[in-house]
Amino acid sequence: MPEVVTLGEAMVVFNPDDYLPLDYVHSFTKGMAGAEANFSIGIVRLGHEAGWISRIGDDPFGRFILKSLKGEGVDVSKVKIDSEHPTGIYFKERKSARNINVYYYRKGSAASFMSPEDLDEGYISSAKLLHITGITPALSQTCRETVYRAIQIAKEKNVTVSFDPNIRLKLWNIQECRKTLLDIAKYADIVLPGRDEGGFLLDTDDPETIAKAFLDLGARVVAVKLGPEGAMAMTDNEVMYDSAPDVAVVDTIGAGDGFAAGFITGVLNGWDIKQCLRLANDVGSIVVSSSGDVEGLPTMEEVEIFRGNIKKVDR
Ligand code: KDG
Repeated sequence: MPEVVTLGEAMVVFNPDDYLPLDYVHSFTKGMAGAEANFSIGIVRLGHEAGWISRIGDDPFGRFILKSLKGEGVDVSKVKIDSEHPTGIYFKERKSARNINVYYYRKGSAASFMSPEDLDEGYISSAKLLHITGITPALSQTCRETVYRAIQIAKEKNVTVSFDPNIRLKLWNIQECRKTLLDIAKYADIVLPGRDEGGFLLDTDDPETIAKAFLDLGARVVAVKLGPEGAMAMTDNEVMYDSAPDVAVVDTIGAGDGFAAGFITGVLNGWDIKQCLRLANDVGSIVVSSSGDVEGLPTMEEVEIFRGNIKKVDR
């Protein structure tokens, strides 16, 4: 059984080959996407086991996703194939490295029909950690119920719950989003918001106020992503900041999932919060320097090369 379990929708992403408005783009590169699937690939590349629960369509895109995840070593034994609904897809529009829009074609997708019956209690309860993002509850009422049931199983069996709000306002309305995500946060031991997400949920962009609010809701540790300024983490006893390594930004999508995978890997390794934050920041920075949602997720060896601790032999 995997150490880390997560649930959510994976999609095929069409990454434009040029930095242009989408109406002027002629060619795309197909890739894998979906926050929780990205996160599980990140966890596996960094040396731990991850299992991803979902539904995918019985179509070429679903098969591509399953093959990609299997090839990465993610456990997909709990994924259901749905012959009635399609796999979701999305198109990315990159006007510049930091100016990205997304166009989803995922309404009525197989994943949006996930339901609590898809969950195997033993699979979740034997994990060390359950990772939830704010995207899954936005997909449908049954997806939301599935998230709550997964959390309930984890809580009953003392499985750590981590939560990345991953706010996607193209998927639901503001009031429902705010209410649901603040409610889910109450059950999370580890919360990993971006500063803008904290701002949206809590009406402040001060990272320490954001972190304190999630600690007050019940979290043990909160790490707030600060974009180019790095990240900060807070527990009941400590507050710390870590600056972001200076890298050339190519594509910011997927960086948050890399950050979460880095932070959780540190937790699974039994590291102190400072080391978890450092790895999270390094992984996030490596991810933004390559195109695609998962392509840049590094192995531990690649992190050490990035840090200059290992010399890379190129030829
Ligand atoms: O965090 C990256 C994800 O946002 C991306 O891979 C696609 O899951 C996705 C979404 O819903 O936007």
